[in-house]
Amino acid sequence: MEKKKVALITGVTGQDGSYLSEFLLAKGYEVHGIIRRSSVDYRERIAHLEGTPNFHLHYADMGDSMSLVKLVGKVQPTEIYNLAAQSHVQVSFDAPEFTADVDAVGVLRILEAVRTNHLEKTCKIYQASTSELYGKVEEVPQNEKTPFHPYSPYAVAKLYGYWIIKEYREAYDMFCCSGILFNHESERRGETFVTRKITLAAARIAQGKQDCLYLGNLDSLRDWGYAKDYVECMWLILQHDTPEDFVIATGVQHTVREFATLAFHYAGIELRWEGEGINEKGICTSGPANLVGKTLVAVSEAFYRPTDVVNLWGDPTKAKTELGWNPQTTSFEQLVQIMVNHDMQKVAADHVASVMRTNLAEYLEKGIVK
Ligand code: NAP
Ligand code: G4F
Repeated sequence: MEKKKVALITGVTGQDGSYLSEFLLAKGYEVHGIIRRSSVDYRERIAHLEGTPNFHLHYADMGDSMSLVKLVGKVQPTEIYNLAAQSHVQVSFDAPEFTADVDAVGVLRILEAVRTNHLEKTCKIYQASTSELYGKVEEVPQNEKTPFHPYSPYAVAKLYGYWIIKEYREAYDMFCCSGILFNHESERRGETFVTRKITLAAARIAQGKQDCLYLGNLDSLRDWGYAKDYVECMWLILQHDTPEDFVIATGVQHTVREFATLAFHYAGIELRWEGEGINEKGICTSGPANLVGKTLVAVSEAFYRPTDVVNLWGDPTKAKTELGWNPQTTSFEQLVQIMVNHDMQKVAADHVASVMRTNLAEYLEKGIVK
């Protein structure tokens, strides 16, 4: 009889954690996820999974070794997906120590929790590594052999995670691997990452709920894929015969400006770009009549970073040939469209809900409903 597959996911409430949970549940896994205490218990991305028989949530924290040791002992996972992180690059400049504790030492805590429970020969570990390791890039496109040059406190912390995974693989013969993932986005992406910030703003501007979108570096280049496609690759990395690190990317690059142009297009607005640097503006050339001629996108220094990674472009050849993964499942155009369609509906639904709340308040005040 095949051994029961038990996955433990740190970062289960995040974008990737939610898609990975769905993916592993569909494959028949028992899925355990780590949640942490916050003042608002609102787990939007996994709310639909709560109550599913094979889906279990546990309180623990990447900063609390004891909680991780106890949980790994209790769950006895056959696979751990370490996705938990302070994942926002700009925030890492404001909270560098917290970022290091969770994103660097947190990885060590997971590895030691596995060793403490004597599971190093039965539990495989996936580490969510990142293209930010290439940072101030030394070659394009980037592959598994490209030198690293981290360029933010986040990337420096993640570099420790990458090396400690490699060290435990070699020192203790553990099956632990890093997926060096390039940016992947979705309708579940956090709202302060540039893609989601753009798709939500395009939807709000198209529906008269926002006047202008302020962005930072419009020239920055990213290799953007769809998160739903990328979680399959995390799983494939752990099903490979040998523990190895893989670059996961689409192999296609676009600027932030191109993403914004396309997002507004799908929201029914065409933009023309004028000016340079801090003075650059996206002006509406067609769309709702009241918007034509207006500046809908402007640049704000508030979104510039002390050091910015500006040329990420991944080479997914190894993942394609050795894992059989298809990096082109969802195209850039499809990704932007999925996100804009979702946010157009979200903004419309939020508007209806807000009107209903206002009406209800008025009816209660007038005694029409009690
Ligand atoms: P995300 O949406 O920001 O999710 C991060 C997750 O980490 C959340 O579940 C968060 O929990 C959890 N977390 C943060 N601090 C924690 C702590 N101290 N203890 C326990 N959990 C903690 O990130 P994502 O986009 O899904 O990315 C997943 C992983 O891949 C991250 O490690 C990220 O650095 C890495 N990565 C992402 C990309 C990308 O483009 N998305 C690319 C390369 C690498 P709360 O909900 O409680 O905050
Ligand atoms: O969307 P971003 O914040 O993502 P970033 O910094 O690339 O990090 C994401 O991808 C990494 C993989 O490479 C992950 F490891 C990490 O966890 C995270 O998921 O910014 C993308 C680019 C940057 O160059 C930034 O300077 O967009 C530029 N940008 C321009 N205006 C902006 C903005 N970024 C944000 N967040 N907000 C802006 O207004």
